[in-house]
Amino acid sequence: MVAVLKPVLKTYADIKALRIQGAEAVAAKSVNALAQEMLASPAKTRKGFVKGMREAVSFLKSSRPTEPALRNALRFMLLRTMESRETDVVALKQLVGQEAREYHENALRTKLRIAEYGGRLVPKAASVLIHCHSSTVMRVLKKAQDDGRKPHVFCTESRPLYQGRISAKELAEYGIDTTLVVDSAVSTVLHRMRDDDPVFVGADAITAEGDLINKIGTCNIATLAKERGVRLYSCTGTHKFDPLTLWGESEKIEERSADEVWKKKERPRRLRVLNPAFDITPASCVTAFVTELGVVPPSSLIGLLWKRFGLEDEG
Ligand code: RUB
Repeated sequence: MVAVLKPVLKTYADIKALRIQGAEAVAAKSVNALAQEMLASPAKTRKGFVKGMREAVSFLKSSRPTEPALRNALRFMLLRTMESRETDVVALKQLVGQEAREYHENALRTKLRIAEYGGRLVPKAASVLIHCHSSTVMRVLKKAQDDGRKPHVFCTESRPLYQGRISAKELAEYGIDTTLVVDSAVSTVLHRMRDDDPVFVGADAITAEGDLINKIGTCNIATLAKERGVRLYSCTGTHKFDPLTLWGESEKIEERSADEVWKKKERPRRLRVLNPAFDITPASCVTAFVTELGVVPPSSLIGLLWKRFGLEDEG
């Protein structure tokens, strides 16, 4: 039995049920839950406080195995708390609150930069194909629209849970010319696109080899886009990089309930359903990652991160 309080339990359940979706939202809501949890911590000593924080972090991390943004954010908060010499529990609570505020300020700065760089990749009156619902891609497209580029956006439905409809609704309400297509229409859409029209997708994880992990179906789109000669960009902050992949760990792909595809009471008995939530797009099919550091091809990304953040094996 895990000894976590209500804020963490609720956020965990919301992530599991996809009431919270998208890597950014999963990380941001978990950061808030951790801050609330620690504010309500009954611990009387530094030791008890840190122990409770460790448990909450490890429980929240388990809500989504394929989510370095979540893991990196929580791990960073925990490390900062552990590194502080503070022994007073009230001061520790304030510190965690401050860490959460800084996380949000930084996330916003990152997204604004990505929107700026990504917006410039949209030629005037371009057709743009997107997949699923990425809050980062939404910002890029809104920036392109605000800058007068007036894109026409094709959104896939993104079966089985139709997050593409969230994107389509959000863009249409923003005044962007938007068309919803079924996932299997991707090849048809790509053949209608001009050579300089881009595909934009988000990212759940980036590996040391520059591979991209994102919503299931991304790899199909990327493979077809490459074949068709259309550029595919993944819009993502560098905090989606999974440092563990540098040391040989592979990113776990979450497999979700069969009921999302076909409800148990409606589907034939003995029929198996496979429902992976994400897939891996090889670096060779990604033109570049649109990050807060700039538009960076997969082959250069790791070198850049290494230089900037001094990645080191923590064992
Ligand atoms: C969402 C998805 C998004 C990434 C990036 O999947 O794959 O492309 O999470 O989103 P799900 P963001 O709906 O299953 O969470 O840019 O918001 O981090």
